[in-house]
Amino acid sequence: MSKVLGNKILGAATLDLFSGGEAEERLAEGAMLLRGFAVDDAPALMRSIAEIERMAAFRHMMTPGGRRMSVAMTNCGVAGWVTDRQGYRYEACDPDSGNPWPAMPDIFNDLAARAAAKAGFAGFLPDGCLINRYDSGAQLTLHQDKDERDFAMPIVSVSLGLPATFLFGGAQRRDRPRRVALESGDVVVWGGPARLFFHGVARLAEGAHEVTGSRRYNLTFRKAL
Ligand code: MD6
Ligand code: FE
Repeated sequence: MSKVLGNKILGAATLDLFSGGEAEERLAEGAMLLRGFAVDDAPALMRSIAEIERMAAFRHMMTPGGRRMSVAMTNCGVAGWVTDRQGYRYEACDPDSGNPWPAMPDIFNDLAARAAAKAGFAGFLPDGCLINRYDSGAQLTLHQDKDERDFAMPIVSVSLGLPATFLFGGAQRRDRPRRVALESGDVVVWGGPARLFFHGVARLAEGAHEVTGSRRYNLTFRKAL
């Protein structure tokens, strides 16, 4: 059942509320927030993350400028995003172990494809998933995702665990970012004219979440190659 309970305009964004607690919000042309889209999948996604990290541990990568990132990262799929003093890039193998990144679990692929389709990007087949882990105090400064080959493909981003404030800017670094509250199970699909918009995550506040404990996780699915 998906009875529409309400439909209100919140600033520039349209919010549709359904009985299941799901809602869609357009953040910008090409950027769609699917609230609650992955809530039911969250426990299974966390079990997959636990398996992945046994093969490819979370690590604090170094920026090209020599700063240790406060967000810990790992990857699955054939294209894993890495940064070190040499720069940002995609690698087939984990530089810490020399092994290929763990395979993309079916539930990851399936979730990414369903979310992309719902946002108007049919046929999204990611080849990489960057897994971000935030402890309280961790943050991600404003950046663009521009290391992928084809900007026609969206990025699908899944939030798990503690809530966070997503900073959603514009095409220029100086564009003042909007603050968007993201909760566990929220999915952002990000493409089209918004694909190269600046964005980041504000410092994570302390908290406790039934699925992830004291942390937030984020999955970003990409078609990198
Ligand atoms: C995060 N997300 O939410 C970081 N990038 O932890 C991102 O950097 C991101 O959510 C591109 C598209 C969507 C995102
Ligand atoms: Fe990003």
